[in-house]
Amino acid sequence: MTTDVFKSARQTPIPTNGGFLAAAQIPTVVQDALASIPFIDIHTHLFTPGFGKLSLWGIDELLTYHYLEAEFFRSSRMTLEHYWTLSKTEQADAIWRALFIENSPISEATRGVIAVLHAFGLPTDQTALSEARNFFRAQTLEAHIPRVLEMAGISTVVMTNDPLDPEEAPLWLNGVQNDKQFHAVLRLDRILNTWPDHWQALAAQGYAVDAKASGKSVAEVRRFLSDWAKRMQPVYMACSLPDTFEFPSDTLNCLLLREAVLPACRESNLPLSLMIGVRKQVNPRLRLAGDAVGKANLRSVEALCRDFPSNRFLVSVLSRENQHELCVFARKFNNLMPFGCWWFMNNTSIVEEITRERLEMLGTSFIPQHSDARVLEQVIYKWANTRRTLAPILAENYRLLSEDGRGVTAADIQRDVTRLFRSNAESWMDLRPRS
Ligand code: FIX
Ligand code: ZN
Repeated sequence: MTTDVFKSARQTPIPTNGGFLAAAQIPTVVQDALASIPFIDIHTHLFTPGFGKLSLWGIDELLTYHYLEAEFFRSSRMTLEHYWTLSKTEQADAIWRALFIENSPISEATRGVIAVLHAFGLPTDQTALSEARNFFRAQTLEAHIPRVLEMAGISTVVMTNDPLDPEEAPLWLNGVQNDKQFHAVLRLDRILNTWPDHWQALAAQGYAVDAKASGKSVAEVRRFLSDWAKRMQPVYMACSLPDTFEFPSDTLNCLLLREAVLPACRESNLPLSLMIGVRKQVNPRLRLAGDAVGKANLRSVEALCRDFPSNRFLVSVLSRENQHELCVFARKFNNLMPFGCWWFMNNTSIVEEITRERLEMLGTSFIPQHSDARVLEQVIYKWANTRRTLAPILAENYRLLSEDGRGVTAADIQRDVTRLFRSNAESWMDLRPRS
């Protein structure tokens, strides 16, 4: 299954009779469980080949990932304005030179590119990218996707699909082919966060809505959501929300959430994913890399979970300062599922902190991570990092459990890792292959 990072650590034979593990055996059993269980990646920006150029892959896309663009401008004298005039290949060359040749690629995102090149047996220290480009050029996406998912140790990918995206929406309206490993999500940012800029797109699809969302607008948004739920067969509906998000409040966002989105989720029996705490475009000159983070008031989550008990909320928060609160609210509301270490949280030191407190406060009743991959091969390093980071944390929890007086078996560990990375998601969303 995944690259054999851990197999060499096997020392003492593991009891096969379901016997309790000795403390020294626990780390290997945890590593093997993490390595052998295929994970479900519940949030990505990946697409199947049917979405054409929306599906990003290969070395130039890996290098021009917005995480690396943000780092590039800290290590290059190139102006942003000049950078945006370059071709994708020229941009990738500039980023490779500045972050991988002229400096050591020790950041999480640069190390990721190195790990991907290494996983394919490609050189990681050459000035030119020709060998890597030739390699990726020789791949066919149809064969490359399952191979990459296998290398990453994931069986299932959940996409992010925007029914108002001018490039993506027509593909769905013309009927895009399903893929058994990819599932859709109905993403609602344009409706909930930027209605004034996007209500016309709904009107253009034949829904009687207006700028103030007055009259039939709310009912028409509900009809829009139910039509797209039938078309996309999403596994959940989702929206990222700013750090200033307040619920309840007298805003259009809250009106649409309360009167259209939450009822539509109940009607289609879909969870709603809320990703809270982004400060959009604090530096628009950086484009996709221009977003930042802010501490949110999570009492909005408290109100939503309390006031809408028959809705289920998948929640990820962007601010480090909000992580503990989210854990506490999850102890209060079982219609709340914390998931992932989102975006600026997806760094080993912070993933360790968040995962430790979640295990201590929630046991295995949360979803530890998602990749948020925008480029296909990113799943290889993002999931290798997750397995590498979580192994010692899980092993330590089992060591403490056996020290406290309860023996641990290999089957316990297999069950728990399966719950964290598969069955929690499977119990919250319908991940059966779409026909
Ligand atoms: O809102 C989101 O889904 C975010 O993950 C993205 O907007 C963000 O750009 C990203 O790629 C984070 O990793
Ligand atoms: Zn995302």
